[in-house]
Amino acid sequence: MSRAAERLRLLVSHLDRSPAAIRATSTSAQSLTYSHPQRLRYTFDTDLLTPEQRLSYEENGFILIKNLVSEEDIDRFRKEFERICRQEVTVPGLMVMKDLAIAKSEFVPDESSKKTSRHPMHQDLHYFPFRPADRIVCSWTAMEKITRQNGCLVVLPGTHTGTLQEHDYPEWEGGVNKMYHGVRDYDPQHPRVHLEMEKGDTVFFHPLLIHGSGMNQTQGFRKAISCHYASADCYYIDVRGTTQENIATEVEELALRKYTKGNEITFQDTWAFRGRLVQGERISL
Ligand SMILES: O=C(O)CCC(=O)C(=O)O
Repeated sequence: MSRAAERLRLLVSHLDRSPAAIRATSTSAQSLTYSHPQRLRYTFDTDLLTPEQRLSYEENGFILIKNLVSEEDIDRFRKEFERICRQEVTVPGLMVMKDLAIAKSEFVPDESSKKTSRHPMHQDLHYFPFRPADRIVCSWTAMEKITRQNGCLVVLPGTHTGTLQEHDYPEWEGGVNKMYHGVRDYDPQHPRVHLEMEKGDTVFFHPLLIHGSGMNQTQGFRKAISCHYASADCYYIDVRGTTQENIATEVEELALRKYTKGNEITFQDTWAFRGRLVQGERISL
């Protein structure tokens, strides 16, 4: 079979995959009330998650897995992170951003600063010129104990079933980090969950889930690693004329100034350049 035909076969097999139907059975750990087979939209039928975990993700748009990343790996990543901060290594395509709250003092949080590293409530899809949203997931791993005091993530369960909202800079005293846009309009009464986590715990969440993080009120750091995974059959979309145009313009201007020395670059290019193949075949992203 030619390479093109093989790709087409792969693509069609992905598109054909209908959401799995599973029957959730009660367990002693958690008693579920679902008695009918559920059409699951957000998860696939693999043996990675239990039926309870899948139903929880379907309903809430996030799932927290305790102790997923080993202490050893976290420490290895921490050392690498510090090497990047000290500019001992350069990683092609990596954008090193200074947090407003610590910009003045490089690696030591600035006690006198009134500024905050908190992240306004947002949907990650705002930053992505690719779809479908249901085939994208964020993984966010705590590199140390993360509490409400040092600025844990806060999520609005169930908001992943909504649509992409308009985002812009919040009007916060002291400012906000570059490109930290927030949802203009969300229901402040919506139930919230504060995700307090231990080192190595990882939360996976849907890119439409409205979430943010609180202010770090301690003198220490609150480090986390996050990355997004997108299915190989995701495809780029043109965001001109949509609510995402503001972030696309901002990203393109920044890339033009900092990285491409005046050569045209599109929002899509910035993602195509940074994306890495994890497994399977790189089809369109
Ligand atoms: O780490 C944080 O403070 C927030 C991260 C976040 O909201 C994100 O990765 O989308």
